[in-house]
Amino acid sequence: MNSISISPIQVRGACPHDCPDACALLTTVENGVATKVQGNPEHRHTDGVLCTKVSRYTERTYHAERILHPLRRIGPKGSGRFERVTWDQALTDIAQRLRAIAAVDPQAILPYSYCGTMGLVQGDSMGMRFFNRLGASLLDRTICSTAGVEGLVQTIGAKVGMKVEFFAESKLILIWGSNSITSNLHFWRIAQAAKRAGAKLVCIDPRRTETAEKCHEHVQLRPGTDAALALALMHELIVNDWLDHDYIARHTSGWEALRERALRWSPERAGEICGVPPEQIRSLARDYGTTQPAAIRLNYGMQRVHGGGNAARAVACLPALTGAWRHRAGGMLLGASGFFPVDRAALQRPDLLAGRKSRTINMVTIGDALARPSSEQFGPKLEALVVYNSNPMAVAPDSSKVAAGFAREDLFTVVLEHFQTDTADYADYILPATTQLEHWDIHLSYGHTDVVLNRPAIEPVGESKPNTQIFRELAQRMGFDEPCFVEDDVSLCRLAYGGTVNFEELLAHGFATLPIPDAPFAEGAFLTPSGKCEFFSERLARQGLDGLPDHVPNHEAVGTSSRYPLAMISPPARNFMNSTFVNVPSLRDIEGEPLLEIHASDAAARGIASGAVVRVFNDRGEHRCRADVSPRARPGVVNGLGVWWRKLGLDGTNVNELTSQKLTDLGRGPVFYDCLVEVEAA
Ligand SMILES: Nc1nc2c(c(=O)[nH]1)N[C@H]1C(S)=C(S)[C@@H](COP(=O)(O)OP(=O)(O)OC[C@H]3O[C@@H](n4cnc5c(=O)[nH]c(N)nc54)[C@H](O)[C@@H]3O)O[C@H]1N2
Ligand SMILES: Nc1nc2c(c(=O)[nH]1)N[C@H]1C(S)=C(S)[C@@H](COP(=O)(O)OP(=O)(O)OC[C@H]3O[C@@H](n4cnc5c(=O)[nH]c(N)nc54)[C@H](O)[C@@H]3O)O[C@H]1N2
Ligand SMILES: [Mo]
Repeated sequence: MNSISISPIQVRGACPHDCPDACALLTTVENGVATKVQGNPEHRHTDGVLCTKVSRYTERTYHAERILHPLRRIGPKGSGRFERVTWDQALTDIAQRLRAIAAVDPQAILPYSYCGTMGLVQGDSMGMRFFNRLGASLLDRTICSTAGVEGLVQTIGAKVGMKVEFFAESKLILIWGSNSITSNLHFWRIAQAAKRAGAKLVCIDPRRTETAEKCHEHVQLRPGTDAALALALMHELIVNDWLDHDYIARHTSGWEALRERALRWSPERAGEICGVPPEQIRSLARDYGTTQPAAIRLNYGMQRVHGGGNAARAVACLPALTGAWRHRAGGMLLGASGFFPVDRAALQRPDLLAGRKSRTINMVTIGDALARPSSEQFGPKLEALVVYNSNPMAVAPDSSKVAAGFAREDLFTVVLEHFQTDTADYADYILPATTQLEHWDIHLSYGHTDVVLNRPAIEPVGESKPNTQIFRELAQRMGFDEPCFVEDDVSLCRLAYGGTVNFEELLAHGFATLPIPDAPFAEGAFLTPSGKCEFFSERLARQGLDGLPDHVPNHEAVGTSSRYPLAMISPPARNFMNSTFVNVPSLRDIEGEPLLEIHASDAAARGIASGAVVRVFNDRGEHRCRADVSPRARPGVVNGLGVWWRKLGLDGTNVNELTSQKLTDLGRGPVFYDCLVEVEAA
């Protein structure tokens, strides 16, 4: 490839990480070695700027602990002791083990993958083909966003919203359940531009984040109370008649029913639940009801609680009530990925199931699933896991159950990875995977509306192979001889959008913009069955659920347990991406150690000083970390910044030792931020 070039070249790529920004990258390569990764200045959404972690990409790629060849376990499960084997030995043995299990029931095999890369090719293309052909169990990929997405689908019809660039023209921006500076940096730049042009910024978050500090106002509500807040805002819009009656009449359904529901939510009632002064709710409603254009940047931080789906529904009703959607700088954005015309059937080939109805296992409850014996209801006991693009030992809730499952001696586990993560420690085989600098891929974004192409900049490091290639070679050893198992990665990139995106343009520029109207819902035309913004969802009502959005209290609401009085949320640390980058020294140095932010009043009541090691515990487990007595925490709520590698923490655990496997009201999602704990000095 580029290994013989003498003068430096620049290769166009895409950031693979699970972040709304989906940046376009420029990698400098000298003599076959990547020396620098920058944001592509030609891509308007990236604007030449990268976050700190991705600007350290070469440090991660050439990390001394990168897995360079296949490894086979020699110690007990979890001990992390492995020996080097050849690809041929590893793949032959893995294929033999999978074939033996599949001969009895292929559903005893489960792929476990998420968004280590967001690429459509190294994500779920060849891997899904492989597991569909095998007839393995299907994975319900719920660990991030399904509650909010389901709320959106039920209300406006799809994962779609405002075009992010037009937030710059908004006069009021609600940053709701999101720490933009940490998790959506390029949006923050747009919000800053709006602020300079006179917009008011309001942050709605239980934590006093860097973002909250820089907004004009911070509504510091209790976790899991967003629907109550949204309903009280509606109450105020109604009683003050800050409504767009024409928009409501023409482009919404269920208005009378919603009106009746919202009128039960006075700011006093909501304020009690949210832990926010009723006056602050009134003034926020006045701002929202009397400022145009007003825009909401909702993010997934507010839907990791029992009522997350309903909360997203309630917030999604607001812009239709005020007619904010009429303006290109008004409306809301949770995710934009529904705009991308991805041809998933072509990539993943569900037809290879050939009529078999595989069961589906929820990735959130993997701990419980690994403990279940065979039964008529569950089907066969899980006997093999193939993990790629994910680190479930660190990121899945209720870790002690997950660890018990991965430690099962009768479970055969294969992990495709860059590093020996907490999950890889439990593998029977670790297979070295390439990084984004070493393979082809094609991307969507959930924060903007451009397709971004990734070209490999360097040769694979060590003996690593792209996920796609690993599944191709496994397919061959399994005797899967369908032509789709030999398609190469560039062909897969071309297939991803069928004929809808000009691939030659992508090859030439690295990105291409989807043709989407500036104000997609100015004239209604929502993507629901009725074409309206469905305040009342007939589809939910038919399932026996509440057709209207409501406040659904947390499973573990503050005040409901005398033993565990503190609510714990565990939002991302700025310099990590979920559990990725935790092992990159320069980034871990910035984050220091696992921290628990605690308000001075809660710390004083427990005799806890800043910097002390504390024991955070509940009935599920305990986790030791360092206390940070900090104004970022609200009284009654502690913030355990995530998601650390367990083995790099103080006691071999992380915050997910405490979180539960309970699910959200809609979308079968996780409830990471719906968790009661107690804290004591250790
Ligand atoms: N640096 C960095 N960037 C990331 C990530 C990362 O780990 N690190 N993760 C990426 C991923 S996977 C995703 S899904 C995206 C989006 O990820 P999000 O989860 O939206 O990430 P944040 O923007 O940190 O938003 C979480 C915010 O929600 C707040 N919050 C917690 N509970 C509640 C609640 O009940 N109500 C409200 N209103 N707020 C609440 C937290 O305090 C936190 O500030 O970000 C991506 N970007
Ligand atoms: N307590 C708590 N838990 C959380 C969250 C939280 O806020 N609080 N956030 C949740 C959210 S939003 C999400 S999205 C999940 C994320 O959970 P995951 O999707 O599991 O994300 P990561 O922890 O980043 O792990 C991804 C792994 O994939 C690997 N990887 C990256 N690229 C490739 C590749 O090309 N090939 C292969 N084979 N491997 C690759 C990386 O090395 C990394 O170890 O975590 C969830 N867990
Ligand atoms: Mo996520």
